[in-house]
Amino acid sequence: TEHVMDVEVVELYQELEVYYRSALDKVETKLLIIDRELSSNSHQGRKNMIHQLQKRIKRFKSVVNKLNSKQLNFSKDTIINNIHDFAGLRVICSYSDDIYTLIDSLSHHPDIKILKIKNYLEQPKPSGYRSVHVLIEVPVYFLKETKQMTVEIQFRTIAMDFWASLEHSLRYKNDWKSPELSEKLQTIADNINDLENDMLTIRKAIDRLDD
Ligand code: 0O2
Repeated sequence: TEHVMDVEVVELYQELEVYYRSALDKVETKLLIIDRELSSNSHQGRKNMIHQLQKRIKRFKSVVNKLNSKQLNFSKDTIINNIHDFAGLRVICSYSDDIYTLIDSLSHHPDIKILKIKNYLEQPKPSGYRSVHVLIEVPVYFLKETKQMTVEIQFRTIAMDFWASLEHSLRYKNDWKSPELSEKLQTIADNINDLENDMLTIRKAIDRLDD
């Protein structure tokens, strides 16, 4: 019967994947529309607030690992209630103020409900990680029903994405623990943040020239 269970588990994952992919598409479109409108001349906005947008469905193995770590079984309910990043979007912005502009615009959509905001820009993680994680709920219209879907959006700057991508692969490649190396990574994160702020200062000075 274990074999039958495996098939059921994979089928459940695939069923959820259909729903979550649709939710990702819907939220991606919303963000692209916001970016386009804010970038247009009539809105005094800036071009390319969104430098890059990535989306991913949590891999089967990661879902299983996360459920195991919380000592939960694999079911629709446990996934929906505990795996909030099954559908994940990463929005890489040019500057940190763009992050707040985008979140503010998104929160004004009447069908978007902001469930939770973790602001690691104001309060960086001990590792040096800076980002804003926003958990939202969005209705998606399917053939037979409307589902309220949860999507996690990670907002980062280009500079922070450089650090976070490399740090993530350095950490997860092998499970090393070295206070010296961790401290070096924190220092690099701080230096990158300083560089980014220097760029922001220049951008603001140029913005003022245009006024
Ligand atoms: P992956 O491979 O990126 O998908 P929760 O997810 O809410 O149960 P937690 O710890 O409260 O757990 O979530 P958190 O820390 O707000 O967000 C987790 C995700 O943020 C991670 O996903 C990373 O993508 C990113 N993240 C958090 N801290 C760091 C960090 O120190 N360095 C880097 N590079 N990324 C970080 P996962 O789960 O690692 O998986």
